[in-house]
Amino acid sequence: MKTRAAVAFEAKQPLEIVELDLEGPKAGEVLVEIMATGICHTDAYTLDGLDSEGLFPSVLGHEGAGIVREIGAGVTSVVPGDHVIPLYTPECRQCKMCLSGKTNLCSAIRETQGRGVMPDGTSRFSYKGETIFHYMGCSTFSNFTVLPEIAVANIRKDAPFQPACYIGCGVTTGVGAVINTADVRPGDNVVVFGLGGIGLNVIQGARLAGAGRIVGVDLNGDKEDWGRKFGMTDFVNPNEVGDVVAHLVAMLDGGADYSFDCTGNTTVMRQALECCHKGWGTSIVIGVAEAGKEIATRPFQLVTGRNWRGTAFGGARGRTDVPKIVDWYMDGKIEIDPMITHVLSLDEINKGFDLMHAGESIRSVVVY
Ligand code: NAD
Ligand code: AHE
Ligand code: ZN
Repeated sequence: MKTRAAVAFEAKQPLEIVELDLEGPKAGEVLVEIMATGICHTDAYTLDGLDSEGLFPSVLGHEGAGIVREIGAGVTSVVPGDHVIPLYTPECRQCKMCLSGKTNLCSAIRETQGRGVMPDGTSRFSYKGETIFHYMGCSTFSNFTVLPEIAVANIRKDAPFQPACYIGCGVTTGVGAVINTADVRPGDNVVVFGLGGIGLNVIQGARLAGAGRIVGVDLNGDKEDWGRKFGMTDFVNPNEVGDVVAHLVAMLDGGADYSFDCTGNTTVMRQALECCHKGWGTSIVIGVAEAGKEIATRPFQLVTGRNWRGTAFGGARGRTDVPKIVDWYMDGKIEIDPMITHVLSLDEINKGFDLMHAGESIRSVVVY
């Protein structure tokens, strides 16, 4: 079949809207009509050529929601008409990782996913006879996409697609980092670096967990109002305080119980670790750093009891946890709508990247 898609033909170039050829689902796969997709900073990072796994030409996008239109042989967990959220972190429930009960990092298809192909080693997308690669196993910047059955979460049909797509990455990553990875307890003090599409969800996750002080840190002063809307109690602009680590440690009587990097900047990751309380403070890396970057700190920071951890997709087991997060939204337990600052057509998708880089959006969502 044909599908309209925004294709990344080359790094650092705008996406081009073209009609691609799309092969139907093979065994264990499903064809999904994407109804809405968010634009996450990770898409921009890959498009900018900063992802060591980045492949071109490819169809980016990993934060979508849509409807199953066709199923391949042997598919049992969804039927045509089901509403689904694609999962860049699938859940096979059979691999060592899934069975460990210790991680959400399913290993069933991670290797082929990283090579931009389906589990059988081939792509379903092509343009004028040339292969176009998949991205993060999702490729939601295409109106139709093919996904392995284990990489879709079956969600309730009354959930609107625009907020639902954001649960495909940003909401789950931010809220999940607090609830699943950190396990923030009532009264804990939290510091969040980077108040964008992920950081604001960390803030609302911290509010949900009953955190004490929730301190937001951002270079963009406009983010102060945004943070306060979702439960931030204090705002720090690093440009206004001198030594940001010393400032935070003094402010929180020794430092944060938990801190979160939502910037992808390795200098910030160090600050996030070092603003943690001696003896127990834990810093969670969420941000994705450019290829070649490394993190550093004095080992003494760890010797004296600070913990450095990371999280992908907020530690969520996609097929199990994503439908529950959709319920949280439908029950009013979490907010999503105010964070969707821009709704665009596929033809306007490059504007979404411009708004993100200019710091003018929280989330842009493309509707098909
Ligand atoms: P975004 O562009 O919406 O937000 C980034 C925010 O960080 C902005 O408000 C910006 O002003 C702020 N910022 C940038 N540099 C800063 C600095 N030096 N100090 C303080 N604030 C700074 O991006 P996003 O969509 O929220 O994504 C944030 C990061 O999380 C990206 O690196 C993205 O790739 C990553 N991410 C990781 C996962 C995961 O599973 N681990 C999931 C989604 C996104
Ligand atoms: N491909 C990059 C790493 C990118 C990365 O860390 N991705 C996160 C999700 S970001 C969503 O916006 C992730 O899920 N990581 C775990 C995984 O298995 O990819 C690189 O450095 O090579
Ligand atoms: Zn993302």
